[in-house]
Amino acid sequence: MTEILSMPTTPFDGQKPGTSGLRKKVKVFQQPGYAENFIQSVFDVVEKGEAATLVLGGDGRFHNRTVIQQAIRMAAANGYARVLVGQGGILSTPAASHVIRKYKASGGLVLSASHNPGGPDEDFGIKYNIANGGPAPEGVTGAIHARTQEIDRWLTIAAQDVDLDTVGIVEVGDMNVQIIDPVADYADLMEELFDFAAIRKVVASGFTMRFDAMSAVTGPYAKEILEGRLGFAQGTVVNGTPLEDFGGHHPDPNLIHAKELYDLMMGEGAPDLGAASDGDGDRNLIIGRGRFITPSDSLAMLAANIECAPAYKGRLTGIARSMPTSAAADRVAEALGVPAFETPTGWKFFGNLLDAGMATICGEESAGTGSDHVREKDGLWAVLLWLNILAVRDISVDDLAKAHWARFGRNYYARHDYEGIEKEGADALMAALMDELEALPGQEFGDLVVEEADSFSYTDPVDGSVSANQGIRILFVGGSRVVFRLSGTGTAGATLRVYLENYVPPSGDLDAETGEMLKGQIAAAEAVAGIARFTGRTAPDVIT
Ligand code: VG1
Ligand code: CO
Repeated sequence: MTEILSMPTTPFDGQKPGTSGLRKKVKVFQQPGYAENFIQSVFDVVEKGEAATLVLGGDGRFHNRTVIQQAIRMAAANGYARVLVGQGGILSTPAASHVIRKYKASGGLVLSASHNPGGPDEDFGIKYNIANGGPAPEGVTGAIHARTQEIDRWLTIAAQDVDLDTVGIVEVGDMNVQIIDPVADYADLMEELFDFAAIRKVVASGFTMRFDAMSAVTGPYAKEILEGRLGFAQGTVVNGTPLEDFGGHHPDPNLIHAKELYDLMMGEGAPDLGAASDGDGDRNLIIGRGRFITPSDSLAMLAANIECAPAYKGRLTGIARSMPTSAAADRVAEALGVPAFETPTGWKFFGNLLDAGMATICGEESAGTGSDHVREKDGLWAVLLWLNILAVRDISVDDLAKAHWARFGRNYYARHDYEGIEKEGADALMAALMDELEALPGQEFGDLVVEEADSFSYTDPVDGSVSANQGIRILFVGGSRVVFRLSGTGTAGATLRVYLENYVPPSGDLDAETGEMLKGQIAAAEAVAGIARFTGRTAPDVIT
């Protein structure tokens, strides 16, 4: 038996997992004992069972390899029988979810701060996923946080670093470490889900695309699947090598950080499809030639056409969306006669619905879409489903969008982010909104009349757990809406998110400018919340 070393420690403040794991500056994670305390707290509270397997991988950002080596030694000391690690320490978030499920692991540590920038002065993160492959639910993250506040030791063994770059099996203490190809299992799964033959056919007859991997984790996945298995030309995948600092950019697939792709798609000679993914590969951006598809619309359009993909034929049971996501998907659910679910922000809230077979496809306005094939949102999956639909229907993105709106109407939508504002101001703004709620119904803001206003609370239909205070909703007569939330993924100050939505029925103007269509909602948001007064800002930092 290898000797287990018990290292005395004291708690760090603030090791509270947010919307998607614990995210802090790299400098915070580099403090001696910081990552170890958190990982030990995970190991102390999660269910492992006998001869447990742990999956380990991350988005390749700066500090990834260091924490992987720490975690391997700690897993050995904590009684895991086996650890599966992606080669080079790499596993995209959806690939990690798949590996957990496929190899029946008890869970996994996903090292990522997603779309946040990387590098010595930027962000790092650790998230624990449970045996179903999904992010730990609130009951588990709450227990982990409680444990971090009383932890007094962490366990490790004395062992050399593992060579992460060579696929194979090594022993660390009494534990088996398998370095696995991070791409193969995932690429095989995608081939099972989608009509690759149909996609190959349109590619062969001239369909073109550009995929911007943003120097983040999806490069190797996209190259294998798009250029390797589907026959797209070499060079279709750009920024395809994962870099520790993402080339100094935000690996955030939106119109600001993927501007080059956007400009290409709006210009002369654009390919048929433009797509991008984020740091850890769970988000997606979809742009057709001359047509950006909002993530909320993408969810609705994918759900409406999911029958085109072989693995989903005849098995759509329900559609789930996070509360701030537009109601476009609800209209599709209604038309298809399946239930629509509205959950709090964060993928962990979809897990129970997917496990119970109540929902097949889920999505968030923040560029996340996914299905019951894994328990995470999945960037490349969304891109492949789009490709599958376009190939089978032989239609352009723009024509598909227009036909969709002509049938269901259009939910004009935008999110305004006020980043790095003072926490006091942000909290005061939300508190003032709470106080106002009861008096809002009936009040008029320009042409808008408040129908209902509340603080969103969710009761999970599967386990009955309640999650309160998940954002403030102000619903106007006619289906338009303003939502206010504070971000749970930031690492500096507070970020206020204001979500704006205006529904136009099929008889209305379906091809107007989004900013124009949301003027009334933007003015109402300022009037109701006093954004300038509480934050000192007169305009958002980022509009997506
Ligand atoms: C944001 C998004 C949310 C998403 C989360 C994690 O959270 O709004 O929809 O699930 O990021 O995505 P917040 O609390 O900052 O609004 V990722 O791609 O960072 O794993
Ligand atoms: Co992400």
